[in-house]
Amino acid sequence: MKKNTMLLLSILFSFFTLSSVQQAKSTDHNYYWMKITAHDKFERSVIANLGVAIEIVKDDYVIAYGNDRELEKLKSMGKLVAASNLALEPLDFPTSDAAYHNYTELVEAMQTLAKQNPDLVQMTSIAKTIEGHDMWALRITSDFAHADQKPAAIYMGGHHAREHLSVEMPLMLAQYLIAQYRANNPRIVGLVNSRDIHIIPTVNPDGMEYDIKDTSYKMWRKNRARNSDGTYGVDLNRNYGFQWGTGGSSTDTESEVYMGPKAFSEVESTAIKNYIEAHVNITTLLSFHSFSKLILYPWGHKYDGIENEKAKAVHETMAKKMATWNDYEPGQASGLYIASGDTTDWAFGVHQIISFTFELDPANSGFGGGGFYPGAGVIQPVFDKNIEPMLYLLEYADNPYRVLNIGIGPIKP
Ligand code: 0X9
Ligand code: ZN
Repeated sequence: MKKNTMLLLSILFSFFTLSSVQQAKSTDHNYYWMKITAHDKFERSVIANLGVAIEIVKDDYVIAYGNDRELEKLKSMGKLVAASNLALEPLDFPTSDAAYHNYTELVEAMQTLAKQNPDLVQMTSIAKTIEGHDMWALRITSDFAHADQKPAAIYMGGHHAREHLSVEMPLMLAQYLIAQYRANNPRIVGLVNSRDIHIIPTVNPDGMEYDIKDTSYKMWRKNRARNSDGTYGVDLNRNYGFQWGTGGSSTDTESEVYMGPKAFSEVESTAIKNYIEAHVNITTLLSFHSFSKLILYPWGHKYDGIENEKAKAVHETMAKKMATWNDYEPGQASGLYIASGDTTDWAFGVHQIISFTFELDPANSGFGGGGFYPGAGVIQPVFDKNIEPMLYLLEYADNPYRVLNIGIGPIKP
């Protein structure tokens, strides 16, 4: 995909005060980047409850993206420091982001891997989206006949349309595993022989395509569901059916964090639900998002930690260990702000799967959306720092409770 990231970044990095906010020209509704006063997780959750998507968390403020109604509300609460809704004009696109895969390129890359390695890779469509895209899953193992009996891990990306780097990571994991297996890397041969590996690079193909349609990034987050009032999109990371709709999501269809009309109302989240239910051997899960350089674990819908002490300790121990490799900040998801209906709360809450969200690089983007479009140069280094955490989750999939060094405990609590 080709975009002029540099020009885009320079536009987005410009800081506009309230008085200089201009009308967005390219959308039906106005969306704004907002700098909002907030000093702790409680104040941040109040903001999340208004329906904006919080993207950057600092000690005394957050940067969030949301609509005009949310902006007015924040203004009236005296919390809005600044806002910008610069429209992204069509740009002249060089090849700076060409290394990112659009949907067609992603499917081709997955097909190539599957076709060239039928003994190791199976590619399956797990659903068709509203716009007719297949949601593709790769299953990697050297022994499909007995895969159901092997420990399994699942890796996902692309829940949020604009988080393109999160799609590259699972795809590259698949390519890495096959390349290293063929190169006789003993560690990877061991893992591919002994594990059942599930990789779904994009959970939101419609949104991913919409974000890069035409000539400028759309900064789109949700899927492309047709809501009953004619608006578009449900936040897939607010649509999972565990404590759905209990905070940090919105009933406003135009909100960035619209929860949908009911839990699992969406084809995409339902496909993940069905897939995970069909693979009961999955014990570890990693959902890639961007950005902020964080390792997050349940709960996200409430401030309390996981009640089962061992399960909590496994998440904490694994998050800390993974942070030694990628240098991300580990912590409970609600430490940022409350959000309900996300993948990891459901996977752990319903299936006791040890579950993590990674918010990839960059750590920060200033004021604007540059963090979603960090350029092609980051893809390989971000993969390199995250491969060890990915393999670690695979290695411990036989029993994640092994990390506690308390003898062989329960695989699930
Ligand atoms: O808000 C989200 O869905 C995730 N962040 S993102 O910027 N990629 O949209 C984080 C979800 C983490 N969960 C909670 N904070 N509860
Ligand atoms: Zn996200």
